Order: sequence, then structure tokens, then C-alpha cells
Amino acid sequence: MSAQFAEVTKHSNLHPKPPGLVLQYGTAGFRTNAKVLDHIMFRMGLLATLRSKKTKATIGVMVTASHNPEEDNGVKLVDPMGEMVTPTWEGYATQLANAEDDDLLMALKDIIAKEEINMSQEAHVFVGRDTRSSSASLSQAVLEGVSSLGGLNKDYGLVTTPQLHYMVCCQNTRGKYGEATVEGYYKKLCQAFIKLIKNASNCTDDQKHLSLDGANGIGALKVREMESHLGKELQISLYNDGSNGKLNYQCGADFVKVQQKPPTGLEIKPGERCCSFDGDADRIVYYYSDSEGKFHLLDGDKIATLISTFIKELLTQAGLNVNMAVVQTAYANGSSTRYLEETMKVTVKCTKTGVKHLHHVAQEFDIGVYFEANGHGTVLLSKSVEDKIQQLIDSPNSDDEKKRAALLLQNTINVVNQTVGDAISDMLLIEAILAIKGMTVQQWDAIYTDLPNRQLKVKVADRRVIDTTDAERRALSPAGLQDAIDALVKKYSLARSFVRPSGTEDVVRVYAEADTQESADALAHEVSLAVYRLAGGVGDEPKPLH
Ligand code: NG1
Ligand code: ZN
Repeated sequence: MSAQFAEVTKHSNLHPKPPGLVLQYGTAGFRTNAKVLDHIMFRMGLLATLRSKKTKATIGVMVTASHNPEEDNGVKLVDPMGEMVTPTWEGYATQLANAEDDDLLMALKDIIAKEEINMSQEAHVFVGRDTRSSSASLSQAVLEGVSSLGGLNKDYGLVTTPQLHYMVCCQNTRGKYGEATVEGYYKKLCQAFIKLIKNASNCTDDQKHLSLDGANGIGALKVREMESHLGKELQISLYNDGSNGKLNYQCGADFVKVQQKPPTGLEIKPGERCCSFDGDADRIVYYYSDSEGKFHLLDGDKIATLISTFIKELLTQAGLNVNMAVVQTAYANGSSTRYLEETMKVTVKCTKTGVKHLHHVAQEFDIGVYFEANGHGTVLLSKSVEDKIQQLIDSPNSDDEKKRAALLLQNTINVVNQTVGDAISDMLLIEAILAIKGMTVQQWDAIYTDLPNRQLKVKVADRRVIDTTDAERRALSPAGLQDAIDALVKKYSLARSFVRPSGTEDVVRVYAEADTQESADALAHEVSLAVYRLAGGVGDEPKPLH
């Protein structure tokens, strides 16, 4: 034991912590400028090893800062079934990250004691990274952390975030979920996609074509790798493939969603279906421009609607009565919630921002379709639903319609990465649904009309002064802020607005929607001013958008 700790100290000296630096394990792990993350990476290697010993399972560590700029980086831990690490361990991550060098062993021993970890237990850690220039050396620091505590590593190198989650789940289910290799991932998803697409009659080459903005990130590389598994069933024109553009710079899902405009570097032809991944390929949004050149965005809410409608229709055809819900956050467009509840008659749940919250609520249902408006989401299906579907397929009594629906449901399950939102998997599912339903992107867009909306950021001295409740839809502090928001919202029709501290950036986020874009923009600006004045704004006062 003491020899093990001597190793940790020896290696830790090579990854010193800048004295006084304090970082939090936020919505998606640690995320900040790559220059100050080396010690964090080493320590997350240590923590993943402890987590593996504790759970007696393989743990994942992903080095990425997703949609953040190239200069940033980040790290998050993946629990045994491919889900985000539990909140108690997020707390340990923060403790370990912030211990000064001399206190590191004490912090480590404290976790070992609290969790009663058997240090002679074997540990296995899977490590992956995105394409950032800092990721190679930072993931090396993770690997060193793991081996200095005697853990065994598998370095997957360049993978998308969802691919790493998938590998961890495959490993811990001993192959039941699939083979824990990137090749196995492509095979499982693409075979299911090809089986689905066979149900699309008369699909023209035009309909098989998709323009994809890879955000100059890992998603682009991985789509290239996957293409040969797709045959001619999906023809992807890849833009922003990382060959010369900068990661996430004026491109990618976050840029397109927040700016509500097409990425640079992608040639957008009227009526043509386009999509964008984010920097680690766990988000996707779709869009097109109409004949008048107007840009139309199909975000996570539209995706959730398309997928849940498709699944609901199949369940009806299969005669299966299961309990299904769509899980959203406060950022979901009000029109989507109304359409899902009133027209589709599905249960809609609202949770706090951050996929781990959505994932947990979705797990409470037989089928949970969860999506953040920004395009991060997936579908979770319970074992009992999978069994019922299998029974229908096997039963000699099922009629042809039931069997067809059951087979479609089964292939839908296989194309989905249930461990976490996955841009590649979501893209394949969406493409299959559109083809099977013979639906154009315009028809999909017309299912409901989004309320115009606007997202803004406000810089404040300390964003923790904002405390929220009701799935972040209302502010409890600072005093007077919620009253101010309520009064502003009243001035506009069909309006809604809320503010919350970001978990990944040092800003307060403001969201507003209303009947017109002008009103949404004006409301977002007025609410930003209220935040600036009541929550300790710094720098210049927010300026109107127009
Ligand atoms: P923060 O920075 O906490 O708003 C953002 C996204 C989340 C989630 C995380 C993790 C918005 C408004 N927020 O979180 O939904 O995706 O990043 O990547 O899109
Ligand atoms: Zn991401």
C-alpha cells in the first residue's frame, strides 16, 4: 500500500497543481483553459482507478471540452453502464482536484476510507480523447494517474465521447451491449440502420444525401471511418472535416443552435438537408434554407418529436401498451412541449440542464426519449420492452403488421446508443425515420412552429449568487430578480424567460421566447439587464440586439 502511494507522489510531482487554483466538477466534468488542466488529468486518472476498484468494473475517462473553443479542454468520468459518474463521486473529483500538492495523498486516503475501497482489487480504465491539440498530452497524464495507482489502462486514443461511453458499457455487460471496439460500434449501428432503411420504399438518391458539418472535430474523423459500413444507403457530404478549419470556430452544433444561422464552410443549397455535430460528437442539430434563403433550424426538440412520434406509431402498430415519456429541460421550445402534450398526448417531463438529469428521469419509463434543445439526447428502452418486442417477433401468432412494427422497433433499439446522446447514432436514426416515413426536412419542420427565441450570456462577478428552483425555471436569489423577470415577461405575448448560472462557462445564461423574434430579442435583452444590475454584472452593460 505505501509503495503504491510512493508511486503516486513520485508521478504527482510531474503534474504539479498551480497553488491556489480552484476548479469545480461541473455539468460535464472539469472544463477550462487546457493550460491549467494537467494536474486535474493526472488526478482524474487516480480517481477513475479508485472508482473502478469500488465498482469492480471498468470506468471511462474522456478528455474533451466538447463545443468549447480549441484552447479549452476538459475531462469527465464514465460509470460502469456508460452513464455519468454519480454525484458523490463528482464531489470527490472536486476535492481531489483542489487539494494542494502536499495534501493530495491525504485527500486520496480520505476517499479510500469513506468508500471502504479494497486497494488490492484490480482496476480497469478506458481512456479516450478528442482532436484538440492539448488532448494527447492531457490524456497521457490520465494514463499516468491510472498506472501510478496500479490500474490497468486501455487507451482508445481518438474517439467521440459517446463511443467511449459505449465501450465502457460493452465491456461491463461482457459484450451483451456490443463489442467494445470502434469497429464493433460501426457494425452494430450500421447493420441496424441498413435493416431499417430497407423499409423505405422508393428512396431516391436525393433523399439519401446529407450535408454534414463536422465542427472540425472528432465526429468528422469518425464519420469518415464509418462510411464504408453504410454502403450506398446514406451519402454524406462532409464539411468542416478538420483538414484546415479550426475546431468549433463558426461551425458545429452549438454555433448553429445559438446563432441560429448556418456554419461557415458548408455550402447550403435551398431545400437540402444539413446537420452539424459538436466538437465531441454528442450533439446534433439539423437545418435547411428555404427557396427564399431563410434559415430553418431543427433542434433537439424537433428531433425528440420526430423520434417519439415514430416510436409511438410503431408501438400502436405492434399493439404494445408501454409507458413512454419525452424528457426536456427549460430550454425546450414552448411549442414543442405544447405539441407533445396536446397533440401527441405523450407525457413530458422537465428536468434541470445537464444530460445526467434527463437520463435519470428517462430511466423511470419503459421508453424515455430525452433531448436537450441543443441536440444532445437519446432514447432509453427498458429490458421489459425489449423482451416484449422479441416475443412479438418470435410468436407464431403475430400478424405481419405486428411483426414488421416489432422488427422496426428492434432495429431502432440497435441503432440507438443508449449510454448517452450520440450525434452519429442520432443521425442514423433520424435519416432512417425520414426515409421510412418518406418525409422531407420541410415536412418534418412543419410538425409544429417554434416560438422565436433568444439565448444570451451575462458576465457577473460570481455566478453562484443565482440560485434556481422548479427545474431552473425560477430564480430564488438574488432578491428581486424573479419579480423583475416576471414583470418583463408580462409585457410580451406567448412569452417565457429564465436565467441560470452555466455549469460549463463562467457566465449567467439568459433564455427568452415570445411571439416574434423582435419581442424575444427585446425580452432577452431586458432580462440580461436585470441580471447585470441585480446579480453583480461586470464589464459593459448588455446592449440591445437591434
Ligand atoms: P451550461 O453551460 O450549464 O448551460 C451546457 C448546455 C447543457 C449541456 C452542457 C454540457 C445549454 C443551454 N447548456 O451547459 O445543455 O449540454 O453544456 O455540455 O445548451
Ligand atoms: Zn459535446
